[in-house]
Amino acid sequence: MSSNKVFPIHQDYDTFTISTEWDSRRSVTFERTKDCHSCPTRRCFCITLSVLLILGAIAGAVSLGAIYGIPQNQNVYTRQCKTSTNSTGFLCDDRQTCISPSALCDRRTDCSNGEDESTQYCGLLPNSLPENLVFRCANRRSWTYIDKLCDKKNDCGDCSDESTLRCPVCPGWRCTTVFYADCGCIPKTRCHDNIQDCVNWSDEVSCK
Ligand SMILES: [Ca+2]
Ligand SMILES: [Ca+2]
Repeated sequence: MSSNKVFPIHQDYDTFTISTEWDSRRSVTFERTKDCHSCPTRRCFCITLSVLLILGAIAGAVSLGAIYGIPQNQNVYTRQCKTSTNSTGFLCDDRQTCISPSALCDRRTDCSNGEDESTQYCGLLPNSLPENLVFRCANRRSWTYIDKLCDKKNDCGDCSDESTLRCPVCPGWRCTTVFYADCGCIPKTRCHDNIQDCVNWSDEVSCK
């Protein structure tokens, strides 16, 4: 009874031969698919390709972060200045004009070269602004300029820019207010006006 024998040649490589007893001259050679573990050259190619893919993924993530997530702090230090009210401002190209943060990207040209309205700073708000001029609200979906802190206006919508801790001084009357927009401090002009502003009516009873 005849049988087939298999004589692998170079098992680490990609071919092997099958021959028969009745006719050893007849043989069939098969090709075997090489993989990353069978061929040093192919393995090197696979490793190189993997490294390139990883580097490409890292480069892509860094690019996306720079564009969409990471604040671009360009000129944070070279643009620092003090306004006429001794507050932190934005220094124009002329190196003399110092504008308030909220004058950036307000669609009015305040710097002579118009850099306060340029795409560099207004292209992707608020990340494109110098980070030191931006206040991130508690709800994280909102932001405002730092010169909007403690100005008795609820710019964040959640009063985090007007919180008692941040703004301990109330020039009016401090109470838990009826209108959320008042953020716990109402102007004295609204005391004793026969309109309730405080939950406990203190604006109409004990406001001094
Ligand atoms: Ca402006
Ligand atoms: Ca405010």
